[in-house]
Amino acid sequence: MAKKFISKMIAVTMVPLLITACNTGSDSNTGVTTSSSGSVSSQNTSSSVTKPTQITMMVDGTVVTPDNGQADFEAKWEELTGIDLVIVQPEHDVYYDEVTKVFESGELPDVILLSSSYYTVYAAQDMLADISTYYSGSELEARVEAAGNSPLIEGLRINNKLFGISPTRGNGCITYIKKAWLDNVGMDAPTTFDEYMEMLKAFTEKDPDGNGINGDTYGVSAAGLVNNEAPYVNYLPEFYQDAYPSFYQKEDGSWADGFTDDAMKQALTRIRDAYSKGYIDKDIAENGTGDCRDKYYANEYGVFTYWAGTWAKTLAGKLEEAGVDSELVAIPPLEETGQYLERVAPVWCITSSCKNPAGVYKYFLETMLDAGEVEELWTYSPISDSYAKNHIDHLLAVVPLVNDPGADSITEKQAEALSIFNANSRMADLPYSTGAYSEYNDDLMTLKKELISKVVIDGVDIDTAYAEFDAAGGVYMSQAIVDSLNAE
Ligand SMILES: [Ca+2]
Repeated sequence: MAKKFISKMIAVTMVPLLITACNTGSDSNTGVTTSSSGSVSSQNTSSSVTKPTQITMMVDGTVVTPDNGQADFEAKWEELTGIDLVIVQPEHDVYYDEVTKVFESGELPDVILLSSSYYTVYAAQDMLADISTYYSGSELEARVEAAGNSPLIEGLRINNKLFGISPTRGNGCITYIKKAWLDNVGMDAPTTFDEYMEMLKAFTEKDPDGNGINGDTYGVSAAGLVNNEAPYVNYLPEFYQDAYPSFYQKEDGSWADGFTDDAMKQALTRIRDAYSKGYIDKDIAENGTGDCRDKYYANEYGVFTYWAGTWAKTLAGKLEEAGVDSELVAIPPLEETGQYLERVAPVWCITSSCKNPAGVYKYFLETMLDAGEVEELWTYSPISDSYAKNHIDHLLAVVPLVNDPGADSITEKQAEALSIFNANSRMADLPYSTGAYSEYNDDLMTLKKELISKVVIDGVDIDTAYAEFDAAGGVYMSQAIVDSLNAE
């Protein structure tokens, strides 16, 4: 059975995508050269670090894209650092497909942004540089400590080794409800699942958007029935409640796969019920996050569980642009949900292919959190006059900007979503990596998503769907991973 899954991995074609060039220059000059602008501090202790002449980075759509000022970002970054930056930025929704191809090809960029699950897998496969010694005693470590945020970096250590830096805390998703929709159906924000369902019913059957037509709207949408990455359930916390479709540690310390727990079957029953009644976007299984946002701005639905922090401002701004009432109510978790989940933030990693990891650490990772000009460039879109977010959310930065020019660009009401989230969330665990995990988990997640879709969209009987999951190797792979985790 296992062979079938391995063959798929080998079949992935090699993609000659990247000419890796962690170019350290042809001279052996060990001094650190200062860029023409002199903006990057180079007079510090690391005089033995050679400055790279070029850095290749691979990143998802969380850095400004070509349509949103990427060229300006690149030019400004190069001006500030005096280093040639090569940006590899696949389409956001297929980013991890491309990441997988690049790691299989072995032709790696110098630095890459990885979500927590990929971070642990590639660290375990020795494909990321251990930056522990660079971080230790560095200016960055001092700045992180001064900000009181050391635990956010220390939490990324795997067996005491550090393989990357997260520039922000993980953040998570909170449920936003259009205030005008609640008003139009005469309801308050829900606090229990029953009230939540009543609200979805009203948003689907009445006229919450006030266009005079009953029933031409629906309650809620999300990017998929289950998220692709940990913590998986964060786009639909009201439905999942205590269910978790992946691996977790029980109170006695042993590992289990929540996907086979009874709680998961109950969650599937809730989602299927709401879907069959039309309360959920009928295309939910195919949605990317961009699709959900566009439909929200188009006023198709009223409830959107999405990121806290600066996103509260961004969503309201886009609704306003679209001529839709932009007041959003961010709600605490429902009684049955209890807590929202904070994810482990994506991690910037230096790859094992990089020829000058010390230089890339110093000039790429460390400058990203310089609390000054370079960090500001990562924080705000270089072409926006309203402090639109770039890669780093200023409300979540591990090292805050000394002078934040956009500090007042978010209203108190919008910033409140983050306070509610922070007061009602807990950190998701850093995913583990074992041999069995890296061998099977991608295929296992594919089977899990198929099962969820069959049950919710096609209305297949839950026990039948689980029997098919077993027949396709799901139980075998799940158990192999649980066994490997318990053997650690
Ligand atoms: Ca309507």
